[in-house]
Amino acid sequence: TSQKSDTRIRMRTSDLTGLTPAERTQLLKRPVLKSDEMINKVKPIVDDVRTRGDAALLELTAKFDKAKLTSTVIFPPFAPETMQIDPAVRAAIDQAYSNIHKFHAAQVDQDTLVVETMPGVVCSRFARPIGRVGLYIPGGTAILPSTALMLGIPAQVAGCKEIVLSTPPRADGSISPEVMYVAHRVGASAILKAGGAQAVAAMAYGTATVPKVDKIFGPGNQWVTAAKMLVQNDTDALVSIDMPAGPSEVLVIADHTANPSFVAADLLSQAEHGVDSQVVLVAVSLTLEKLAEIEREVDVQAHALSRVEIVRESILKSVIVKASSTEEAIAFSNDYAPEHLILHLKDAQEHLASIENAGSVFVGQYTPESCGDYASGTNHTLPTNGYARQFSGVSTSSFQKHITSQQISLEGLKQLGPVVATLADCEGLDAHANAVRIRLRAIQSSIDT
Ligand code: HSO
Ligand code: ZN
Repeated sequence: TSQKSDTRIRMRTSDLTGLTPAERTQLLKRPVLKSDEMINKVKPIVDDVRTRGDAALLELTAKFDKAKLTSTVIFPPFAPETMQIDPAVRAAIDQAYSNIHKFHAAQVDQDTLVVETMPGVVCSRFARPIGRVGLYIPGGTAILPSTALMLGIPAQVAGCKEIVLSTPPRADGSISPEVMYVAHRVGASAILKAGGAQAVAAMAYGTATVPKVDKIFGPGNQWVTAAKMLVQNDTDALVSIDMPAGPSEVLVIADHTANPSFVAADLLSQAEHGVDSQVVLVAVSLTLEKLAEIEREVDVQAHALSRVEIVRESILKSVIVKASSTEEAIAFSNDYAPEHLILHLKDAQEHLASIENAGSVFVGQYTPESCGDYASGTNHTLPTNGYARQFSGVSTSSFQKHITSQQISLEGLKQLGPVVATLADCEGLDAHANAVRIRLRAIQSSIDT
């Protein structure tokens, strides 16, 4: 690797001025996700867990995670020795917990909306927690207690009765103590020691030991994503998912006021997530010297990272887009619809009003994405792949659903009934019309007598 590490780590450059529409479309594209192919691969795994339950789960965990377990689920109270962590890490988790809790508790929808649409016709809407939720916490190259916080806290504040946290075990069968500690803090009702498609299947269908859930949340690799899509489409599972997932992304807009080393650091913090991470820098009328400085910083900082080889690959696929004005830069970003948008701009907050599509926005030079990833309070489970056009990130409302209700008085029905009967006649649905008319006649005859 020494020879490889010597080569410069740099991004491609493209200029918005003079791009053909086809070239612009190409720039906005994400790598194609092979979802059909993946669905075919995960189907046998999902079917196996659905039909053979725990036995299949144990075998698959031995095969994929190299962990030989005798049982896959643990229930609280969790043994203190399983969550022994460094006091500094514990304090950091506690501070993150507090901030994320504050922001998500403020989102709990407790009010009943009541509207009298016509005299005597009262419609209302109120929220209830989703009863049982499954939170997938990826394992693999990094342990992610932060994801456990981001999913566990909104579930907790929404009032979900069962919170199943699923994460692949380490080869010795244990779960990282940091994740265990977070599971304890968010009030997890069970921990499923399993990962991949098999974990998703177990939570979707339930097994003799794994509780079945109503909605599955969380990021994951292609296997996890495909399994979530598969079970969501199975009416036997009767389960929903948070959102479609793809590789993580950041788009940074920088003007002449931007600090090159900050910009480079922000690009790299996203690039280190994985080789398929998407990193875009939109440079607003930057001088060649300033651009060169950012590129130099990317290269120098990248070489000092422990994940330099991952960064090398993701940066290679990343791009610097030159824009001639802030407006042009923001228009490009709105079309790209990034998961994360960082504004290294003069008077950055004034541009928020023109942001149309983004998962989460980081405003100004002292707001690194890392803060939102871990501890400021916002959620880091966000729409990728351009889905920020129509999806919101995970929030407390992702763990609630709304029920509507109505109550109509006798006077109200006298007004509304004829309207409904006419529409029912129009649709040829006699029984519908009848349900109204039978009452209107009863009202009439009670007046007559
Ligand atoms: N940027 C990631 C979240 C994360 N970062 C977790 C660090 N840990 C996905 O948006
Ligand atoms: Zn991150």
